[in-house]
Amino acid sequence: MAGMSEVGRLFNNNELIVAEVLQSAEAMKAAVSHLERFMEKADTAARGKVILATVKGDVHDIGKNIVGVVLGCNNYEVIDLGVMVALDRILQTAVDKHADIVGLSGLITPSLDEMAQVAKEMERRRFTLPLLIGGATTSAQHTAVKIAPEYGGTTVYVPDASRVADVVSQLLNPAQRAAFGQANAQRQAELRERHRQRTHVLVPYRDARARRPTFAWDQPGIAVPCFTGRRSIDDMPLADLVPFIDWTFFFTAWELKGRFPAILDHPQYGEAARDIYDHGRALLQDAIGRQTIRAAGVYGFWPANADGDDIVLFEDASRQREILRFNMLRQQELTDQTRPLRSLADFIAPIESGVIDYIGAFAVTAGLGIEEAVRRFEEKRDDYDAIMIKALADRLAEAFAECLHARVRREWGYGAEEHLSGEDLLAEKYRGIRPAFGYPACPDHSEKGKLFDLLEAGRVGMALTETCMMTPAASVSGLYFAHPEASYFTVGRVGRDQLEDYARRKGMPTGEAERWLSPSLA
Ligand code: B12
Repeated sequence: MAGMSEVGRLFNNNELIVAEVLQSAEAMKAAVSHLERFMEKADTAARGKVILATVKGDVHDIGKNIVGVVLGCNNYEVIDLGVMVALDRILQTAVDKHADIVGLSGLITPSLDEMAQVAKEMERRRFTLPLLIGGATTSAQHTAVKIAPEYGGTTVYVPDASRVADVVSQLLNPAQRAAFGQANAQRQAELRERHRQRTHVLVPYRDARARRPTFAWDQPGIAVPCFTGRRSIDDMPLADLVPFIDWTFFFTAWELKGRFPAILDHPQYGEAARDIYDHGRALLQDAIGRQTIRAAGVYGFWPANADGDDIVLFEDASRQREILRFNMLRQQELTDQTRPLRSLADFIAPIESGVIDYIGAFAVTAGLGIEEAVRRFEEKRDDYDAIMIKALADRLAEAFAECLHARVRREWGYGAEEHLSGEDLLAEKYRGIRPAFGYPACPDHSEKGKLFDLLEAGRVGMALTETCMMTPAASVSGLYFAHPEASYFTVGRVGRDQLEDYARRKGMPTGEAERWLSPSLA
């Protein structure tokens, strides 16, 4: 335990990296499991009890698991409730187990709303425990503006695992607790004030539509895919995906910032990076060889036209039968008088042009079978490899999306002559884009429901949670746009007028649309 305290201290001082902490924890757990049988059962002298959970509807847990290990190393007892945990279970466990702190994690924006609900319920049930907020979409500002005001107890945003031990130690130390809580509340009040003062200058939605970018649409200029409808790839060989892996993001998952391959020679943590890289590649080879995880996907092309800010998909080129409409949002924030206000619908020929255009769609996963692989590592108390295999599956899912996009460009014709290096591919130096619902150009996750129906993604083992997160966790989905000028952008804040129009187009009560779009509302 003293050794682990030293590991915790070195990590908090930035002298160890996450992977080294996990490896140390693994050594400690092996020793403890050997020693346990010689020991009397007694309460360990844990410094406090922390409940961790990824909130309802959310399945991502790499970050939360890292936090759990770091807290464990710092001698806190961690009760990890896993993923998709309902509010009631989190709070009831906190009561039953006499927890000292509750920690919530989430990857996508709908989880932010769920976190605010947990805070509200903690207030209603008269909790006083500190609440920790973490995960990729959370922020100091969101925590201050939307979560902390719901709860009278201390609510702390924790940006990454290296801060968590210090935060928890201050919250549980009677001598420091009050001062820490006060400073935290003060910072949050400042953030709320800054947020209140920030004004978003929006043009009326009607005017925003009039400022759309215009393109010359002519039928000969439209690329025609070699088939329409859906095709599935039931078993994508993992080995074929390896060349498409963007290793830079592999290191992001391990909290090592820097571009690959330069990161391997980083003066401070190059050696650790090489160690993780070698271990990751060995585990990847093992997964490929023994097929411990599998990848599958589905994609297709459909004749399509824009109807206002909707993209209408047709069964075939006769355009007699409409299959579905993706409802898109349009920028309303005027940053520059000369710049058009964009919507993804602009990249598809408008219905009034008379031109038949096309759109593509895809959903891929590399996480089939991963639960079993993770379970085996967890049984061996091997947190490092349990996290490593998930990080690799995430990389393979992204690689699959990149690889499939290259195939799609060939099948769409315009990419047939494309000769790009691996680096140029990852830098996306090709024609066309593949925005994903949830990304800034199309922030409404709920459109994934239509996408999954269109692709029949369930047939390759993919599904959506109630907040439209995909399972398995290592999954990516989105749309393909072929227009040469198609580019990524941020919709930014939208006004009440657009919200109401959007809800009407979606056939959804405004209140519900408001919930899905809440992070985008001005
Ligand atoms: C890699 C990545 C993925 C990977 C896996 C994610 C992962 N492993 O976390 C894959 C490819 C699978 C993926 C998929 C998607 N992603 Co993604 N992804 C990212 C990316 C680029 C990095 C995330 C990451 O790996 N971080 C490293 C890990 C270790 O950090 P972490 O989870 O945040 O955890 C740390 C801290 O947050 C904190 N922490 C976490 N939990 C807790 C809990 C407590 C109590 C505490 C104290 C601290 C704490 O400590 C952790 C360790 O330091 C981010 C962008 C970004 N830069 O953040 C987008 C991002 C998170 N993704 C996003 C989206 C939209 C998606 C998709 C919906 C896209 C799609 N339609 O296909 C899917 C959803 C997947 C699904 N199953 O439904 C959005 C989410 C925003 C939103 N609008 O919802 C982001 C922010 C990108 C963006 N700018 O739009 N993604």
